Amino acid sequence: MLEERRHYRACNLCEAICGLEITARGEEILRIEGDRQDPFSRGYICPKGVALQDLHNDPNRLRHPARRTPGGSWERISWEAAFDEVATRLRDIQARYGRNAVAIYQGNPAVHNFGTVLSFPSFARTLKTKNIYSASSVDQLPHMVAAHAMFGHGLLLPVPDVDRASFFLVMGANPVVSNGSLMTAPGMSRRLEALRRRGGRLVVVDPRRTETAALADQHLFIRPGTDAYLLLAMLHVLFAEGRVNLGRLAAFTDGVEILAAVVREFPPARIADLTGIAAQTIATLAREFAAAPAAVCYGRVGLSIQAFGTTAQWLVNALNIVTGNLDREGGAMFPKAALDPLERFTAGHLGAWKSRVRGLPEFAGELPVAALAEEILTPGEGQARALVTVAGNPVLSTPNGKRLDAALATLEFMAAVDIYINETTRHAHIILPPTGSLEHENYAAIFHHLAARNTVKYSPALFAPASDTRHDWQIFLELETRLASRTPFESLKAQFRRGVRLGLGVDGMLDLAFRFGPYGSGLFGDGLTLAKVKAAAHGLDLGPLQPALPGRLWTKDKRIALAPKLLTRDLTRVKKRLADADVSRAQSNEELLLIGRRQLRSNNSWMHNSERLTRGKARCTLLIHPEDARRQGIRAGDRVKVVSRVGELVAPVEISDEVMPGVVSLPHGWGHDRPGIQLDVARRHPGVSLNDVTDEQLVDEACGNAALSGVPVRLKRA
Ligand SMILES: Nc1nc2c(c(=O)[nH]1)N[C@H]1C(S)=C(S)[C@@H](COP(=O)(O)OP(=O)(O)OC[C@H]3O[C@@H](n4cnc5c(=O)[nH]c(N)nc54)[C@H](O)[C@@H]3O)O[C@H]1N2
Ligand SMILES: Nc1nc2c(c(=O)[nH]1)N[C@H]1C(S)=C(S)[C@@H](COP(=O)(O)OP(=O)(O)OC[C@H]3O[C@@H](n4cnc5c(=O)[nH]c(N)nc54)[C@H](O)[C@@H]3O)O[C@H]1N2
Ligand code: SF4
Ligand SMILES: [Mo]
Repeated sequence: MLEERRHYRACNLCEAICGLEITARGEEILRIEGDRQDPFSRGYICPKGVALQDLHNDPNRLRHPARRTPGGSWERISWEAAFDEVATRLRDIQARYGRNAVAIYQGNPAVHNFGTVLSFPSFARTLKTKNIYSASSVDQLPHMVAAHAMFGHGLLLPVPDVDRASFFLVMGANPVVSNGSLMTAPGMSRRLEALRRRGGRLVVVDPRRTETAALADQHLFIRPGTDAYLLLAMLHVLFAEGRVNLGRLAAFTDGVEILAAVVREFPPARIADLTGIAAQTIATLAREFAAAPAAVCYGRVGLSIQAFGTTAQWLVNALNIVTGNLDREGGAMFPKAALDPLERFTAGHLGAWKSRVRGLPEFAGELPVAALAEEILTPGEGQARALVTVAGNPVLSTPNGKRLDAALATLEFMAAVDIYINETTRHAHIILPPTGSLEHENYAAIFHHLAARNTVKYSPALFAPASDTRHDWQIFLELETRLASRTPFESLKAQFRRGVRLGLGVDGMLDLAFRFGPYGSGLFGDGLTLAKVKAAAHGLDLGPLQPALPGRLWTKDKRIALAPKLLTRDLTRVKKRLADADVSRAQSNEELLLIGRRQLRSNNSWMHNSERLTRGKARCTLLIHPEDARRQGIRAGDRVKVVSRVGELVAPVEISDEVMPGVVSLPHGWGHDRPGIQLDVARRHPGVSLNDVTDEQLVDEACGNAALSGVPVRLKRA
């Protein structure tokens, strides 16, 4: 009889990086529980963490490279054959049509995988293509563009110091369900309850009365896409009433007068109708925020996937700055992680080139994914003829996914690095499946950098990988080496680099990063090393967040740009929308605005193959307010057709006053009824894909991020 063993790691599924205690015997997982000794998560775990065992054991998970046959079935091939074929086809397509003929899309789990974080960028660079896309542009791109414009680096993102705040204003986020994003703080409901117990105030602004709103002192419905106006009006009140006080930030902040002039045009009374929030309520909210000892405004996905996402993220930062709450305990702070990603990744640049068909700007070398389908479908020089997807499912996760689905079928070649044959990867010619997350070591490099407390934790592999499998980073390294070797000299160089990286491995690279990072003291000093981090199986606490400005700023002059030109220029668009709204108000009471909704037992599109997470009643339902249902003659349990400019879908209805009148809500990541997928559990309760009706033409023009939230739709009884 084998002995039970206990294994400690950080969950890699979402940004909360909860400590897990996994009990295993031999190759079998007996239990997954929260690790009570983890200094950050203290035993918290959600149902997805427990479901890691389902991913590990899933018979549908690919364990060998697969090649699609002309008949549409999949055959097992060797790794050598797979690497060679992918490299040869990509090179051939670039030779025939130019570099940009190969496109790349990187999805969300890539960021949760340290090997990929280390190795994907140089693989992508080797292809020298401008057609690089990722899930960033259906997610946090506006945060990055605003941070770049204001603080000088796209990854210098302020994080709510939630454990010390006395006023927490949450806009367009539902951390009780999502477990927090760009705010790593496991066990969010405990933290919010603690905030209220110490006398703090929680206010939630959201078109749906969410699970987070249920814990709040106050919830305000807001019409989707109008947060920028609410923030402008709050700032108006602060400037008009002399409540602006930057404190120590004043010494290194530019543009206060410009901001003051900008917001003058947006008194609360002017925007109350548009936002759906009374002028008096806005003024009170602004005053309370400014008066709190430590306040922080936090805006997340609901604020960034909308037409004014970049403006909204800018104004969130601005509100924190003009009330002196940036870089202050209990405000919005900059963590100090053991590995500093700012040093490793580009600070960013916006619009250095534009997408070929629609002219959307690149940011930090990536184009907005809303443009991917047209780049594949539109003939001409630079047309994308091949695609490599990495840990992503853009058919379900990007706007007008149906069109992208059709576009993928026209590609000359597609390769996917993924563990499943899903709605996207079914189009691949070759799939390269990496090892599962329990079969490799990991470090949450990005999320420690976004954490509400400084901690460091290493996750060793629990199981040895099966003999003929490869880690994500090894896959990128092999492809890169083959692609880089165009001449004998390049080949030699590539082989040398490959040797060094294989020799160091993920551990070697992590050790160097710690030694030369903010807590390290070089090769021989007694600072932080990987050995020390490994010795603390539950993780090491490095203390609460500390003020870091102006030193941490990445702007050349080490000053904050409170009113960057990029954003003040874009106000023309903001004003135009307000003027249009005056004219067209209530122009049609048939039109509703469609928003998304996250659910605790989903993870974007890819965990619906776990029996444990999907049993119970169907979750992919359309929420509609009782007044709207009555007006349109819709009854509970009806199936309705949701029609937008680009398409339609049919979903069962739930009538609930938790959504604002005029708004309907459907979760994203469903729609597992496409032919050819190999997801046996997901296929049994497929749901429909929200992104079959979201519109690729609706973007935040400031940066090209998709405006997935607030899509105009009409309903018909199905
Ligand atoms: N369980 C679970 N957890 C997850 C994920 C998951 O799929 N499932 N996904 C992970 C990922 S990739 C991310 S990026 C994070 C996201 O984390 P969050 O940002 O917390 O995600 P959501 O729950 O989508 O919250 C967005 C909120 O914005 C609201 N909203 C929509 N439109 C508007 C608007 O115009 N204005 C305002 N004010 N609000 C609006 C929605 O009603 C919703 O409540 O979650 C992560 N965690
Ligand atoms: N309408 C609407 N659309 C949205 C959103 C929304 O709120 N509303 N949210 C958006 C957001 S915030 C995000 S982040 C995107 C997510 O969009 P994507 O990143 O495109 O999609 P995911 O569903 O996360 O798919 C992840 C894929 O990675 C694979 N995978 C999992 N682990 C690994 C691994 O370790 N290695 C490799 N190679 N593959 C792995 C899975 O099998 C799956 O195919 O969706 C966006 N789409
Ligand atoms: S909250 Fe996120 S990190 Fe924590 S157990 Fe759930 S999925 Fe894993
Ligand atoms: Mo995301």
